[in-house]
Amino acid sequence: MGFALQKQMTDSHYKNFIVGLGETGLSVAAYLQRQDIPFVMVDTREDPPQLNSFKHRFPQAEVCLGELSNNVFANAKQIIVSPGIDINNEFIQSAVAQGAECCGDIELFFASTQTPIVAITGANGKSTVTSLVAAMARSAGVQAYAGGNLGPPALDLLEVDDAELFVLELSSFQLESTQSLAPQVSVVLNISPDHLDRHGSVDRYARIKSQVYKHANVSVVNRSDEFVSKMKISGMMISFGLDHPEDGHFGLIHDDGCPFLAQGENTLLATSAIALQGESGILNSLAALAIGKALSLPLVGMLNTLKTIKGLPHRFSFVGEAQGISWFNDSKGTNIGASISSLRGLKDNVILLAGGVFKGGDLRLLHDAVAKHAKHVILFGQDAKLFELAFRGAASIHLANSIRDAVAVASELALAGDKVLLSPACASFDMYENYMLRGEDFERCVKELAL
Ligand code: UMA
Repeated sequence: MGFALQKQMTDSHYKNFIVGLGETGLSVAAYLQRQDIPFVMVDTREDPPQLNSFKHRFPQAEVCLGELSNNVFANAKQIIVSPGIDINNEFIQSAVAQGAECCGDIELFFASTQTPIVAITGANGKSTVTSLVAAMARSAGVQAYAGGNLGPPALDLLEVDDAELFVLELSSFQLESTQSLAPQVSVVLNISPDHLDRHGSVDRYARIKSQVYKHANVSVVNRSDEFVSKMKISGMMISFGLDHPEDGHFGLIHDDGCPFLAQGENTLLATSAIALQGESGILNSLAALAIGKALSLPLVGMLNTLKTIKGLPHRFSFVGEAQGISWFNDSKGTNIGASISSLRGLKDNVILLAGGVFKGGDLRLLHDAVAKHAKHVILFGQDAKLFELAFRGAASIHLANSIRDAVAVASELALAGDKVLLSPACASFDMYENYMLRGEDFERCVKELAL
């Protein structure tokens, strides 16, 4: 189903609804306003945080707040749903059954541009690879703009008039509400359980993610990921992985014991020269190279980008070192896969700080990674007790009331050579507005109490 903006959008009998007064909802409102299309803004919260700025920017718009019902969507022609709201909501689906069209912002974005798109999804590393690819393209003189789940919202990118390439980070929520995306290059970086509270099972989550390949010209595939390697792809395929690559694909070659990024038999760059850290840094670099190759970007510029671009904040970033103890902030590690990858990156003597709102998945996998890499685990937040049960026998377990408390406990326990890692494997909403604020609080506490 293509979601072209139709004439009916301006027919006063039918109404266009935006569901969710957040970043996405505001970008959709601005997009419709640019085309003089009236809309009703709906949010399930009585007092969404952006309400005042919305009323200021869109004084003419009708606003409908509070619980959804069939009445809300009476005469709905188009419903544009934000990622934070489930598109399978019974009232939205009931309006669809009555003939309304429903989609998310990415569907509108795709219907509104002819500019080539790189679509990047996966459980972990999406923002990093999105930023890397945009930087690689810009280093080659291509006017590339990055956004989507990473921010800014995709529709805001349409306000620039010199774009030659859009690099979009897409979440499972965004892909679930998109039908006709046809990117120049698509990638699912990896799959590990995430957002199962919304998607139900990892198979369903993987199926939604695989939609990104449906109409792609080039599909970039993580050949070592058990879910991604089985996905149905379209167009040309370029793969990446940590093993020796076949001709035309990306991987690692060991020379004198040192690992090098490689394309086929050609060694490109020692992994020690990459600015990103850990195993995830290597995989993200290989994925970005494969995407860059699909875009025909020059190799030299891509390798220079890999040497200089450090990770984004709150993603396995080094905070500092004192008395031989290193501190790492991986507040964006909001699922099991991300935390396992960060634990692996630090190898041993880890003191792990974890907890918050668990989003589902097999905690035994995290138990095994903790047993292998961590000495102590310090737990906090809503699901601390669940984690306490799951980690029994894997490491010594301590409970903390807050991030500050957790940092204090960690600094008492840590010895020279230890690495303290905040990688909660959970969302932050029980204690913070978002993972960024959690990471900032962690860094502040580390600087005050430990460095
Ligand atoms: N909400 C309600 N009622 C509503 C609408 C929203 O309670 O009617 C709640 C949601 O459950 C959620 C919050 O409000 O807790 C925000 O939801 P939203 O859809 O309004 O979010 P936006 O502000 O539009 O931000 C969204 C993405 N958020 C989500 O997917 C939850 C942002 O990704 C993204 O940067 C932004 O669009 C621009 O594209 C954030 C995120 O956490 C960083 N993404 C998840 C992730 O990365 O794991 C998917």
